[in-house]
Amino acid sequence: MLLREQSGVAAFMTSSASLQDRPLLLREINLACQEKRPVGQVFLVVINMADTNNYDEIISIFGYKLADDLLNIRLADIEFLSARQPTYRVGFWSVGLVFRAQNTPEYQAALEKLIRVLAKPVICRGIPVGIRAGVGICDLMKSTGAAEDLLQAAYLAGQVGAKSAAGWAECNYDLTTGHQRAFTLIADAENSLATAHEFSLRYQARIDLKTGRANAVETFLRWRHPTLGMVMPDEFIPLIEMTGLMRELTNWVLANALAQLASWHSLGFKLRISVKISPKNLEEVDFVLRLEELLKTHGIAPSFLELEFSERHKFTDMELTRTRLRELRQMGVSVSIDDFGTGINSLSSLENLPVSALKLDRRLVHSVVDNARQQALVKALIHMAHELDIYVVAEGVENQAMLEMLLAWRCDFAEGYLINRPMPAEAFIEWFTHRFPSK
Ligand code: G
Ligand code: MN
Repeated sequence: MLLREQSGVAAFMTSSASLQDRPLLLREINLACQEKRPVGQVFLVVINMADTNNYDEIISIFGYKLADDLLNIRLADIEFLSARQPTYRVGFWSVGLVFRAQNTPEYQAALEKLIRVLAKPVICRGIPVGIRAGVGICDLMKSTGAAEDLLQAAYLAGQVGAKSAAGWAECNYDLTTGHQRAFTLIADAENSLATAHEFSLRYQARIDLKTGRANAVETFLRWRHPTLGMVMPDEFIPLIEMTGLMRELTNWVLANALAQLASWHSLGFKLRISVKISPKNLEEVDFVLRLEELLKTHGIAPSFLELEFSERHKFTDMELTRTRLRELRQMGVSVSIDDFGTGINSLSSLENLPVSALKLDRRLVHSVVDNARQQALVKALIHMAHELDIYVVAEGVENQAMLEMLLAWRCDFAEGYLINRPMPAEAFIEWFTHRFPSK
């Protein structure tokens, strides 16, 4: 009964190869952009019926059948639009259309009605189900981009709309730029890794607070992109994690860091090295084997290597992660939790993961200077770690006051601008020999 044979909605529902709808919408967008309308307005409207999380929840609680019914009801709700102009499917639970209005009040009335309709819970088989829809709008009279980019921008605006109180958002061109930038980085990563010297490593000293000497370095990755310039890992790592390239990138970092360390060892600088890996790497079946090979190739004993992974990342397979960390520890490699104290699972990760060290996040370290509660917290964290036989590295130490406190609380190691800035290998060893003349 929900499928009305003659309506645009029915056509939408019965279109099995739904993605075929998108080229038709793109064609309409192109045509609309070419229109030179003296009066009236033309908008691209994308309606995300529910965001992906919301959709997943619905499926897991109610099942596919009810989810289909929900979608049918929603499509019937927006029939006042689809009866007027064809509605196309642009994503799994998203539709798009080109909306023409004679004037602003007409457009506003339609938008208000749409938002009102989408805000209602759907009553499906007697159960009211809340689904969070979001509408994205792109004014085609103002836009100049390619149809695909405009559609993408409107889709992203729909995601923003779902999170906003209004329920809709106008397409923000920065969003397109941000998306474009992300896309460029993802698209170029493979080539950059394979060819140019766009990726490079920086090294920062880690001071042993008992002796005041630097016995280790932390490795930082940088990417100098040919058109975008210097890009920091905070931006590109999450993007690369979305691709299959994290394996290659970590390989590159480990191989280069270990080669550098081997060269320092041969010069008599017996430093340890700490390298960041992605928790995704721990899910690779051959990660430990490859690491063993690399250590062998460069003649580095495993005890000289520490692998860091960030606390911010959610592990998809806790059991596998634990097994992998145990294998690494058995090999003699140290494992540390980076950015410790920023996530909400700090304590459970300490309890559940066999780590050798935790690295206090620099925000936590910065907060100790004038905040007594934070001081109590950091002091207790250090004490707790020691009780668990875990050593503590403070990151982001920028002044003497911070250092003094950490010393008083028996923190084991410190890194930060107070000691040195991350620098290229040659500059690092020059700084090192100057600062610690006797090696
Ligand atoms: O948390 P994570 O290890 O990912 O942070 C590393 C970043 O912090 C690097 O980009 C590094 O350059 C920077 N960094 C290193 N030491 C300091 C410091 O003392 N202060 C600040 N603000 N940043 C630092
Ligand atoms: Mn860190």
